[in-house]
Amino acid sequence: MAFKVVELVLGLLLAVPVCGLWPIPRALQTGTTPLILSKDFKITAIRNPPSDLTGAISRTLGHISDDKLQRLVVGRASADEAAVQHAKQLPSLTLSLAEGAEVKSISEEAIKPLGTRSEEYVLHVPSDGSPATLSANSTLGLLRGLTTFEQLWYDLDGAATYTLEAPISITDAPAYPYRGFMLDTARNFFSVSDIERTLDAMSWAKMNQFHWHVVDSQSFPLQISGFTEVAAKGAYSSSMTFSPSDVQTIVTYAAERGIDVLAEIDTPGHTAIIYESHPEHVACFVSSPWTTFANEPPSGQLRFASPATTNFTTGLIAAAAKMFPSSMFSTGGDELNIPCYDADAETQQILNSTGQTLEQALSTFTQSTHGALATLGKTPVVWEEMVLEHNVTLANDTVVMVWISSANAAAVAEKNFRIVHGPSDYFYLDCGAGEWLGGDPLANSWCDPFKTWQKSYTFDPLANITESQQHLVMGGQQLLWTEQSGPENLDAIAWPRAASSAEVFWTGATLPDGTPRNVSSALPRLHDFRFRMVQRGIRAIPLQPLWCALRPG
Ligand code: CP6
Repeated sequence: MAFKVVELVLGLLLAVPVCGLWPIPRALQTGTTPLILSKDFKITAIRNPPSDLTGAISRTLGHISDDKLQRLVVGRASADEAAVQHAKQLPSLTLSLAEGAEVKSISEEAIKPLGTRSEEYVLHVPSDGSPATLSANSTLGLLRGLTTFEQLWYDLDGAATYTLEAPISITDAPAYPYRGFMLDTARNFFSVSDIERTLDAMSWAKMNQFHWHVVDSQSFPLQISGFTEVAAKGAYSSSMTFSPSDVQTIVTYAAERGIDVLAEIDTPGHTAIIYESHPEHVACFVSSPWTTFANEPPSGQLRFASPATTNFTTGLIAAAAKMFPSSMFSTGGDELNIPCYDADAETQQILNSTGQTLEQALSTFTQSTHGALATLGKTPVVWEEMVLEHNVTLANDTVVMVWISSANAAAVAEKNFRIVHGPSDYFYLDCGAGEWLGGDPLANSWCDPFKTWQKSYTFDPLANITESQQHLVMGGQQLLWTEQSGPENLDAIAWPRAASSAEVFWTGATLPDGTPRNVSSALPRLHDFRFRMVQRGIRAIPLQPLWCALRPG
């Protein structure tokens, strides 16, 4: 009987979610007292705030005043109006850092090694009109708390900015240190402002890793100092490039928003375009039929058994890695095509004369590029095939990205490598292949089935991982390969779906009320988050007809 009553009350609460937080905090307590923001509401920073914290505070104030988010549901606005008429006013939010914490900028905190960034915060919004407080161990934690704070407020036709849930008490920290989004800027080009817009959206969902798959076989848009011929010959056009100053702009923009940029120069596969500037380093360029030599046209891969090619690639990767402040850098390693090397006379001749196997040569090549990263103090990141298919010798701290299947995480964990989940069966946002490949025009296995936000949301980061291996799971990301995407559909194909995993990896398995994360209680919150995204300039797609928000239940 008591259970029935509890269930009924819970059911009512769930049917009328007031709090549109995304991702939902780990620990959250709310009350039932209406509270409005004072007209001269202020945010008080810490003493001597770094400029990026000041910037974050202005953005939060901007969002609070510009988000015209109404609690939908017919008739609610007038009910809310009555509720807030005599409400207490919140005069301010006071930020503070834990005693003894060293004051560093958000940007410095954001690029620290995985697992060493402090993102936790504590936020209190009292109901009696006394100031709200936000405290953290770092400016990065303060940024995360501001991001939560700005999601608490609804708008009454510009007349009041309010919550109905004071007092609010939040203690929050991410369940996993890596919460990412991958963008491919090689199949189709994206401008600096497209990327900045994407970084904005990421930061609102507390995502902290932008995996930039910057180059591939079809184009090489990255201008690398000392290797400028590669982009000069390999970009789609001179305007479709990222100059060192563009990279600096993106890296700075990201870091100010708590995001680390993990750049990838995919090697030794996915490199056909390097032929245009360095034909001597590329085997089987546009060999026929391409289906034998690559997963996508044009075929062509680095001739990694060659010492000259190894030197060239090591120099290229070192120079590229220097453009990014991250402590990680990805050398790729996916979809290596072996028949290409079987058919390449030069590779066969080198293997014969040195007595190496192709696999040994791949290890030598990888140790050279990864050695250069180690010299720069950076940790290498690779795709799963390096470990699971080619048995490449890698440093213990290498981070391995799982993409082929969620089931493969278990085998990577078995080898004791750190894991970033990005499995195609849960997290691929695109419909990459299809008819452009010249195969069956009706086949489109890449996005069949389409990965709904609900599908991504049900991902379990610890599935098939033993308890003693759990520390290897760094988190994960959703990915946008762009064979059939461009700036035109970037927002629509990515958002709000890519925010789905942001909650998987921030909140973890359990909601603050102790129940398991679930799609039905997520929907109204993600719905609110999507409305906020749209109001802040992201053309995110609707999750459902507006009717559902107006007439719930
Ligand atoms: N490009 C690169 C791709 C893909 C990968 N790497 C890819 C493979 C299969 C699917 C989608 C994308 N287009 N460089 C795999 C990591 Cl289904």
